[in-house]
Amino acid sequence: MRRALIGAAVLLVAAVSTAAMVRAEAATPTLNALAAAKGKYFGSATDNGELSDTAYTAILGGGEFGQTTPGNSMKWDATEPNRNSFSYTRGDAIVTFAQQHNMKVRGHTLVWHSQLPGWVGSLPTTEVQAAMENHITQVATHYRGKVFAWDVVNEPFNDDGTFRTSPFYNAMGSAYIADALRTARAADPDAKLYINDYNTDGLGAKSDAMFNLVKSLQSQGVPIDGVGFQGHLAIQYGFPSQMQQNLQRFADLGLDVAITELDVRMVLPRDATKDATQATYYNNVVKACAAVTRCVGITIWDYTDKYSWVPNTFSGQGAALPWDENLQKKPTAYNAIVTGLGGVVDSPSPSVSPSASRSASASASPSASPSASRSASASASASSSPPPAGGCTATYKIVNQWDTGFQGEVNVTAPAGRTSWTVTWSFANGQTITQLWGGTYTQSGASVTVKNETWNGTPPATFGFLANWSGTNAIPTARCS
Ligand code: G2I
Repeated sequence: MRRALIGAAVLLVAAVSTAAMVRAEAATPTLNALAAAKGKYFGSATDNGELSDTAYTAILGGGEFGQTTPGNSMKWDATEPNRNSFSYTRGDAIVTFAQQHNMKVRGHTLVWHSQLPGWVGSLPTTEVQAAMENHITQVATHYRGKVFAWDVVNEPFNDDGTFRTSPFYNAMGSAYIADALRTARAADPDAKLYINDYNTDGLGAKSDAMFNLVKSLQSQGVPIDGVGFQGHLAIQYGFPSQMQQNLQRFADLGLDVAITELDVRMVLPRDATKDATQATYYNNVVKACAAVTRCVGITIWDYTDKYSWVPNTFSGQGAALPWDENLQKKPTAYNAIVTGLGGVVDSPSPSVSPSASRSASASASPSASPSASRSASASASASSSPPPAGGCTATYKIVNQWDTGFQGEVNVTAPAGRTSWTVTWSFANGQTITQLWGGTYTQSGASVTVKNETWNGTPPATFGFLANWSGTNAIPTARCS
């Protein structure tokens, strides 16, 4: 059902004229769709508490992200809080959400020095190996078929490239890494097995240490499929040195690489200059992954500042993610990711001709469900751009639609010189906006009014929104003044 409805929406968009279509397709795909066009995913970490925030989950599961990583709930303290007593409730909840929203899951993480329950640190060294192997076997077996990759070992290195001490290193030396990978392979032969670390994004002592470790593991026949580069960046520390070349040297070992925990923090408060620098960092990371064939995907470490780990760890820092704490997209950071993935921003809106509307309703019928056909044809018949009113034009379209919700986008155009705009429309079928970005809005009954933000008063401008619908989702005539 959901696929059919999305299909109808796609057919509707596909009805625009060919020339306009190139621009429209470039302007509207989600981050994951842009990544998928390059054979990669774009994902976001999440956590259990956040799943009860419906405005948050509407975006998380709304199509921008094709992958998720549980930020905490598959870690040792969550899954085996007491020895040989396993709890999968929280991890399972995230897997279920992901499955319901067509998102792949990276498992994070089996062996890490942090977020270990106290009992692990209290074990006599003679018991650590058995406890580690049991933990990996149990957890990886439980999630077999549900995660496509595991961060088997997380953060094995100090920043100077020496091995970090941990209960595992202290008991087994660096051999714990090979043992963990072999144990994970036995428990889940299908998952891609990764080592994951931070400050390895660019060339340097720590990434050299990772490179040498991986080569050594490969020479011993240890199963290792990928290396994760966390990508926790900060604009005040500069961009990692030659990131693309660094990713490529690992890929050249025959490994997958992935950007696993990307965020770009700054010293607060935000300002336009810092936002612009941050956008450059996002763009550079995304372009580095895009340029490396074996870079399989990018995960941001949650998508909104509302749930970022940064302010809790780095006092006075934050604003690290592409959505702000009000779940509004930051145009600078978001657009930098779009362009890094090969997308186009700020393109003119397409207009839909009457003949295109007819073909939309005709082509929607054979493959779509009855309700989808109804909504597509109703939408298409009302989707022509209205004549310019008050010197500006608004074109409303549905870019994604599922059982109870949809994502809309309105493009505003105007002759040069205009510095503000107001778009109004009236919903015919009881639709209700739940959030809107790129403008400020009010909805009173069926009537919606959207005004520009301070930064996008001069068209061309685009705003987007999420809304609820049921039964029919006709496209209203949007007017601009
Ligand atoms: O620290 C950022 C990341 C670095 N790489 C490994 C990741 O696993 C790590 O994630 C963060 C989570 O995003 C945080 O949410 O790991 C932190 C712990 O090392 C997580 O923070 C913890 C808090 O410290 C706890 O107080 C809290 O109970 O999250 C817990 C659950 O909300």
